[in-house]
Amino acid sequence: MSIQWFPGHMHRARKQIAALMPKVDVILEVLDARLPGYSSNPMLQELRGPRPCLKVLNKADLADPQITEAWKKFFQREAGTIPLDIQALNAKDARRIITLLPRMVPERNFLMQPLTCMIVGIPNVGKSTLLNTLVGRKVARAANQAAITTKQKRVHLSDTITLYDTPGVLWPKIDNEQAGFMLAGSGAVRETAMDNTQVACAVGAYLLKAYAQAVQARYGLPDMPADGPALLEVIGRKRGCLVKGGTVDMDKAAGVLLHELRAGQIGRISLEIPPV
Ligand SMILES: Nc1nc2c(ncn2[C@@H]2O[C@H](COP(=O)(O)OP(=O)(O)OP(=O)(O)O)[C@@H](O)[C@H]2O)c(=O)[nH]1
Ligand SMILES: [Mg+2]
Repeated sequence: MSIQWFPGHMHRARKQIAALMPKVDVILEVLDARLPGYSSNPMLQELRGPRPCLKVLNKADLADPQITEAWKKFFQREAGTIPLDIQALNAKDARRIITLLPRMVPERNFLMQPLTCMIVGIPNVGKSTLLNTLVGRKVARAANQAAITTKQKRVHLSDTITLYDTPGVLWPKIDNEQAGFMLAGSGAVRETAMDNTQVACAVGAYLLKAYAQAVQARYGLPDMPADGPALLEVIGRKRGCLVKGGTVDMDKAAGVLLHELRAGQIGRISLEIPPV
């Protein structure tokens, strides 16, 4: 299965991001700390060109802290990039960003020429939540569903910094199957555009490999299931996701696993490790 979800507003958003780019001094790219590589949109990378980029690994509260440290080291190697792990609702993290942004364009006299910064990223990574925390009040709608923001929004953060919030954009076809499954598992894809059971089976298989103990503890498993479908089968039985005749409703069981993963109830889980 490859994920193909590129609705009309994303197509428009891509065009608007490209049109605004010449005016932008610094990119604030919001990545999902649980999968910083898969949540890096190659299309945005290309549009950004050589502009300095503050890469925030958001939702760090849900990610495995050791793996997040490894990702930060990985991104430090990229020229013009500063990686930072944050929680978008945390005011202290927002203050760190406000301090860092002007430092990324050291040669600029901000009183003469204010700094323009654009927040970009894939859907549901916390761009609008971060904008609200940076501004200190609710200026943009944020919610736990992909594609909440559908229009670009400009906000004056101060006399010297202007910020743009943009709609989350994916790319037209996510060819890397593992990336597609993990992105869908993280919540970056509208549920109507994916097969919940397939996604949960792939995520479940990864969890069994990388976080066996956490899964075993969460679902009280005496033995380790062999694969993703077997894990869903046990979760379905434990949580009463059954259909007539006592068979497991796999779609419901998939919903349980994905919901609990996204809510951090299985533990602090990273869905991707950095390349060596
Ligand atoms: N656990 C956790 N949840 C977060 C964090 N930041 C944002 N969220 C949640 O993630 C969900 C999506 O947040 P939004 O700010 O709407 O995301 P967005 O990137 O603007 O999404 P689109 O506009 O759809 O592209 C909301 O339910 C937020 O509360 C964080 O640091 N940790
Ligand atoms: Mg948004």
